[in-house]
Amino acid sequence: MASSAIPAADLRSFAEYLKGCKRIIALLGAGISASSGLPTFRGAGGLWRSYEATDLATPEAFDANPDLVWQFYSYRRHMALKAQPNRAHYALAELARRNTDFITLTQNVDGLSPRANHPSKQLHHLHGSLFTVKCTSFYCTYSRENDFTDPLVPALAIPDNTPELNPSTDDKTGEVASRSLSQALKGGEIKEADISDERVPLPALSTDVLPHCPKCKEGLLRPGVVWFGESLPSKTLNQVDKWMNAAFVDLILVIGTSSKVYPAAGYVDKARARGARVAVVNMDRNDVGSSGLQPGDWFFQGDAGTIVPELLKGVIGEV
Ligand code: BV8
Repeated sequence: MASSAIPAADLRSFAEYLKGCKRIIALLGAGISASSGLPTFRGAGGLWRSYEATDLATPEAFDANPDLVWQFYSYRRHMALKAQPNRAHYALAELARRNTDFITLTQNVDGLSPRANHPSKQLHHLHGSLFTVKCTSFYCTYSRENDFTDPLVPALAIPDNTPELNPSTDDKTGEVASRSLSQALKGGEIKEADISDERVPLPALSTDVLPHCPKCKEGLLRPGVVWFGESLPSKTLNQVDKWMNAAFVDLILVIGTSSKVYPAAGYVDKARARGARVAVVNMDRNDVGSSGLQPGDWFFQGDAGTIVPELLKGVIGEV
């Protein structure tokens, strides 16, 4: 496996600086889970059947086609449960255990950071979780977290012969894993309709077979994620802002994100304004956020699963 060769001088200067850091923040995007086999939003992985993932992640899409949106999220729950955290998830969890002044903001809803035993008090989910569901009835406050039932209801079952995600260590963007699914379809390994393949008609499900609220009995349940146009959880935003304003920030790690979605992406400049130096880990040299790289920043190109443990080794040892 071609390891992401980190230029020695950059690694040295970063490792040196990291040793003196106390207040560190990390912003995570889909790229950190790519080498666990989960496709990212952009690139080939960004498509589910013929739909742009971002077109389905809206309240309007759910109102118009709750069955389509639930099949999209049920598929992502299924794949996230099949995936395993990778060494980057574990390395960040270990850094959090050794430094309680290190917090992580994740845009990801795949549950891989919590499954890597990332200390929950130092992990902030900006966009919710695939494994939270909540009632859509206006007067009902029901929600439940850490629901790993798969499928949530029989109608949302994914054919159990969907091949295991087998992210090769060379699969740095998760696209190979998602392609292997379509190859399995082409190869006929998946006999039944698999909802990830646009050539297979998607069953139109009536609302009554979709997940409903056990409390008010009539509300449709929805995925407990933040959709486009929805505000981020204010409790989380307040906790992060309180941490950010408590003192200067030494370092922000920006890992596997195209930094295109706000207000999440805005934390890079917020941290910079609090004195932080910036270290970006990304496959794509262009994805460095709207304000780009500034003097003193680091950019480490390659797979987060390989690079992040390498960057943190001086402080956390081998993970
Ligand atoms: C809101 C959950 C307002 C659902 C998601 C300015 C300010 C405020 C808002 C806006 C603004 N401008 C525009 C907006 C609106 C909008 C927005 O930002 N739109 C964008 C498209 C311009 N923002 C919102 O709607 C937010 N809400 O602002 O509300 C408001 C206020 C009051 C009252 C009402 C409303 C809500 C946004 C949250 C949407 N939900 N996710 C779900 O997952 O289904 S967003 C979703 O997409 C992710 O969570 C993530 O945030 C984003 C995808 O980004 P990435 O994670 O970065 O993934 P991507 O594929 O783009 O990139 C992957 C990267 O990894 C790439 O750089 C690639 O090179 C790299 N990579 C790939 N492989 C690897 C790798 N790197 C390392 N290693 C590898 N192996």
